[in-house]
Amino acid sequence: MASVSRSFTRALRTAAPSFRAASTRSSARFAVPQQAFRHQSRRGYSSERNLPDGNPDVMLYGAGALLTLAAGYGLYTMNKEWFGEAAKKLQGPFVPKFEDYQQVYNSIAARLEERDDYDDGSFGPVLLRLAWHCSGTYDKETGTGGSNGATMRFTPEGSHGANAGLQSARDFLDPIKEQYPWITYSDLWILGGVCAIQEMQGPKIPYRPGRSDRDVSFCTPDGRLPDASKDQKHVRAIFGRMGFDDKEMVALSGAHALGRCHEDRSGYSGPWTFSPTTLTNDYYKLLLEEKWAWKKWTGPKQFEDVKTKTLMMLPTDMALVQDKGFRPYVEKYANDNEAFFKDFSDGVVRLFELGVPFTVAEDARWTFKSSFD
Ligand code: DDH
Repeated sequence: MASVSRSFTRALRTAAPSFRAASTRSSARFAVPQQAFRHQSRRGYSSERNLPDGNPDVMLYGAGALLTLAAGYGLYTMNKEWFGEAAKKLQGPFVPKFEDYQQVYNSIAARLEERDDYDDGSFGPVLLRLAWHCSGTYDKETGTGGSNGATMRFTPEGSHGANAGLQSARDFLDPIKEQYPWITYSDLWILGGVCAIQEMQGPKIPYRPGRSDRDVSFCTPDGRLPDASKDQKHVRAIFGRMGFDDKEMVALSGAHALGRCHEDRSGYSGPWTFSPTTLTNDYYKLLLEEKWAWKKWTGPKQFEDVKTKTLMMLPTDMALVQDKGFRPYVEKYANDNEAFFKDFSDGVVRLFELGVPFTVAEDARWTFKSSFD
């Protein structure tokens, strides 16, 4: 620091004569403190006693500036973080914008296929399942449940039978949460679902942030998510409680084009389609076109395709072709992938927003760029 001050003083001393001449004389009012200051200053820097003649006022201002600089520099080096914080406070609280969420999206997308040994090579399906299981607890009568809160972080809800295996999705997203601490778990988990759908070549899923994390007291009771061993009455009761109609129930079920069942999670086994990491209307096509028979095994009752015995359907999946109200939608989506994408997107947007007290309007939703754009 001393050498910095010395160079600064030297620079002042050698300043152009015109500059020195231009500086005005100080008023008598400041004469005494100036003298005292000069005296002290000289005492402090003994090596600079033999200064050549110069304008004393300029010297004084120089010394003052130097001291201020020195104090500032000292403070800065002592506590750089404090300065960063102070600067942040001046700017106000960080309000994440579209670009910030797009960055989070990109970080999730970049990691989806990081582990070849995970299932079919993508975390996409399990991320979608996490987002759906957060949202699917919603009850329109009481306004409880839904994706606001991320209450699956807590033991009662996290250990509900229907949520078995979703720890892997939550673990996958944890480093992203560390990377972007400003995003809530509840917004992040839903963004994970949005990203999964788009990155598995599904339709765009417009998104709004605004979910906050809540404590354990907001966990929903067990039994709000569908039980795969049941029939259409059950499917209607569960999705009706969330406020969905037949068309939406069938459209949402098309998510089973993705992923698979795991014996160590649900007890069921196998994928629904031959391309479990790409979203297509194959789920509906296969439901209608393949022959299905009960799988002969000791596990829970499920269907397998007669031809290859590699695909599966749950009893609740089969209910969609058996029920007169559901079947026309299965046929429609099997014939028209665009219609499926449109209704799936609308249904998922509604599902992901159930029970969330947004402060921004529906038309302010964002659409993220995917890797395919
Ligand atoms: Fe599902 N689902 N789901 N599902 N689901 C399972 C896997 C996946 C039911 C039961 C199961 C939706 C609806 C229903 C996904 C998305 C969606 C598994 C297997 C069972 C069981 C879990 C395991 O063993 O790991 C039932 C019942 C219904 C119903 O509608 C009656 C909906 C609406 C969605 C959605 O996303 C909108 C996805 C994705 C998977 C694959 C997960 C994975 O790990 O792979």
